[in-house]
Amino acid sequence: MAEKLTDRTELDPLLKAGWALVDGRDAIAKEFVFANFIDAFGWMSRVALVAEKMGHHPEWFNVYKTVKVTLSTHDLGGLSDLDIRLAQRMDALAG
Ligand code: H2B
Repeated sequence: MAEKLTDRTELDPLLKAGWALVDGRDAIAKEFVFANFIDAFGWMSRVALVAEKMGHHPEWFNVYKTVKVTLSTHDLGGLSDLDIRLAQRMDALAG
């Protein structure tokens, strides 16, 4: 079960790694740019397996080699520990 983020300093490492707070909603976003479409889609496939295992899914938008990701916990209406964990996994898989 997701827990709403109370300690906002937990976001600091992600904000330093290119994630940003979204205007007007409690969410974080990041744009990932890969070398080509296959690298982008391969990464999305690997993230999809992680997300399904976590039961926590990204909002994302792909055009060619760019993937724009937004993370928020819909069940709680804002950021939770699961968004932090998924963001960390996404960064690790992007290399
Ligand atoms: N993903 C995200 N980002 N937020 C949620 O609240 C959420 C989810 N809830 N994936 C999950 C699915 C829930 O609906 C199921 C039942 O686990």
